[in-house]
Amino acid sequence: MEQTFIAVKPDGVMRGLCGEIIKRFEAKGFRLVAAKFIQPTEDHMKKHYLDLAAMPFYAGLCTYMSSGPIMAMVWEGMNIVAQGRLLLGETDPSKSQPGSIRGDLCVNIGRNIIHGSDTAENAKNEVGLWFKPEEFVTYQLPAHAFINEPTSFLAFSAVSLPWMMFLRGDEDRSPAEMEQTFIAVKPDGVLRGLCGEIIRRFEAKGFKLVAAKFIQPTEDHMKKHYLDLAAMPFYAGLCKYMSSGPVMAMVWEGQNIVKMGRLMLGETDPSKSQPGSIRGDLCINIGRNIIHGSDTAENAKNEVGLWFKPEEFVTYQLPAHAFIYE
Ligand code: DAT
Ligand code: MG
Repeated sequence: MEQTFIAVKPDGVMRGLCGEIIKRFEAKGFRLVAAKFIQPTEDHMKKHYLDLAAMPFYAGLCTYMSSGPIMAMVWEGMNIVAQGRLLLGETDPSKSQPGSIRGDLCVNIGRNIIHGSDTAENAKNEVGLWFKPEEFVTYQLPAHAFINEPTSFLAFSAVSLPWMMFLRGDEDRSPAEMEQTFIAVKPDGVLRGLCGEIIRRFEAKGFKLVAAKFIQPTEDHMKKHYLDLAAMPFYAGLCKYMSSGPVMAMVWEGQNIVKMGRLMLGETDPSKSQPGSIRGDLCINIGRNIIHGSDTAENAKNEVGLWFKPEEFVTYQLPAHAFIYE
């Protein structure tokens, strides 16, 4: 199994294309093993693009790449470096085939929305430049045997170490009327390849992603998270299940987002959820309802604080902001 470094560039993030892009990698059968939402420094980007240092566009490229948030990811799969490049399309979107990410979603070579390592050697270096070993999540995709021939067996292991991030501070918090909510794709959602679909829906709604990390939480952490359910018969099983695999933990921001986020989720029980809602469309069973969302403004605040440190937030303004809000 090979790994490659994939990043949704600031233009891709600002255009709300993270979900669409992640969806394509999930649908292909690749496995996400590390992800973080950060605004990289210019120095970091200079190291990343060092092989292009002689090019006239090098300085502008590094400035641009550090001008906003990036969804940085490591994906794993057979021959993924070369196949990932095929999913991306040509460097120049005007030469990319329809069906490829750049062929379908962008027009300009300087705004080509996604980065992907071009050789196995560069992939190794880039993965090492962006991620520390403790930032990786280990799990097995249930569809693994239907994506790869049996020879490529990968041992399942529940190893996951604390998450570390090195992000910019966030002095310029959002306007007072903007609310935040904690959303998490649960292990069942991740293993079923639904991160992209779920992120896509929040982006499409007009909400803004302000923090994200891909982690396997501890059982203790989940017990704190679900403390208000401690008296329920399903509490122990719920906490065990939530810590059994990777979770895409996120903070989304928007007007009245706690309430609207719950509407997007649907009812706790998928069998009572309307079609059109995430649970109504994508799951069946109450114990496998693929997504968590804070239920009150007060719980949202507590959950955001339980899962994220202030330095894990990214600050930016969505370009469509004025077309989403009056
Ligand atoms: P929600 O996730 O919609 O906020 P909740 O906070 O009441 O719902 O419960 C947390 C999770 O616990 C829920 O997503 C799935 C599980 N759960 C709730 N009620 C359950 C039940 N009756 N049987 C099994 N699991 C349940
Ligand atoms: Mg709840």
